[in-house]
Amino acid sequence: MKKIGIVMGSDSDLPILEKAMNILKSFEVPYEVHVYSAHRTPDEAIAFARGAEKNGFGALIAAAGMAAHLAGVLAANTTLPVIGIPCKSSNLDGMDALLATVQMPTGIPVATVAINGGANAAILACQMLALSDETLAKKLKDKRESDTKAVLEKDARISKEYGC
Ligand code: RP5
Repeated sequence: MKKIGIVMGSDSDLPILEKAMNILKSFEVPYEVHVYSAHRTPDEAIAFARGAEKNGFGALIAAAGMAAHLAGVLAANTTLPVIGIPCKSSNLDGMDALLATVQMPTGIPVATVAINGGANAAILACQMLALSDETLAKKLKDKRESDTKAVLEKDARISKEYGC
């Protein structure tokens, strides 16, 4: 199976990526995780993206806050799909990173998830790999079913407890 590459701009972004890693572990999807910054270590970030396809990655997840160029820089250096997570790490509550991550120019897309959306980034990466992996596709369908069941159980409990 292809690996998912997880890159964060700083170790201060780690709690957001832990959510992504937990999802990947639960689906038994292999991943590598790195701290590479578009600004502080641009050479390493670019080299990682340029080598990602031949190194067995199927999609990349990039998380950064503030002037968040990491996902865009990775996307500019690979044709693998890149998923961007804007991180809430400044006085602007993540709006700065959201706009920097989502507003990519035509030709270099970044699939941007919610601010701090680590779990959704991992689920989306799994959905990409599942296009050519039936076992993973089945695991995703099973998770969707169990998530739905959990919500319906909450509905039953709350309507029973608070309904008149
Ligand atoms: C970004 O700047 C990082 O992704 C992080 O979200 C933010 C702050 O980084 P630190 O100053 O905490 O290292 O590049």
